[in-house]
Amino acid sequence: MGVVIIDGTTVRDFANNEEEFNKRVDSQFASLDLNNDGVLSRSELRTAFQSMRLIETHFGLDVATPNDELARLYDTIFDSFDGDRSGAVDPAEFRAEIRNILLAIADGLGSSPIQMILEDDDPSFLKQAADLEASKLASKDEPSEKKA
Ligand SMILES: [Ca+2]
Repeated sequence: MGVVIIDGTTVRDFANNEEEFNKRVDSQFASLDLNNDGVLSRSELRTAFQSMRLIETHFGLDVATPNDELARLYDTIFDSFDGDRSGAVDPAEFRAEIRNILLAIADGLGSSPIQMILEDDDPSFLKQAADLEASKLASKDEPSEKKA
C-alpha cells in the first residue's frame, strides 16, 4: 500500500500516451474477459468497474450508494462503452471509453493534486497513470545518478 499524488496532467499524460495506454488497457481487458470470448459482457464490465473502484468509491473513500441506483449506473456505463449497441464491449470500444473517462477525470482534477491511498496491486487506471509518471521520473533520475 502506498500514497500517490496525482493531478490532471498525470492522468491526461497517461490517456494520451497511446503505446503505454493501449498496452495497459488491453492487458486489463484480457484479465476482465473472464470467459475469453474477446468481448466484455454486461456482467464482466460490472465486475471490472467494481474492481476498479471508480464508482463505489470516490478517490479511495468508500461512499454508500443504494443498490438500485448502482444498477442504473452500471447500465448507463455499459451503454456508454457499447458504442455500436452490439450487446458486448470489444477492445476498441473499451479503450475509447476508458480514455474518455480518464480525460474527464483529468479535467475534473485540473491542476489541483490529490492524494490517493492505493494497494500495490490496485487495478485502477489512476494507479496506472501514477505508475507511469513514477517510471518516467525514475528514468529521468537515473542518468544524473550515473553521472554523479
Ligand atoms: Ca467475455
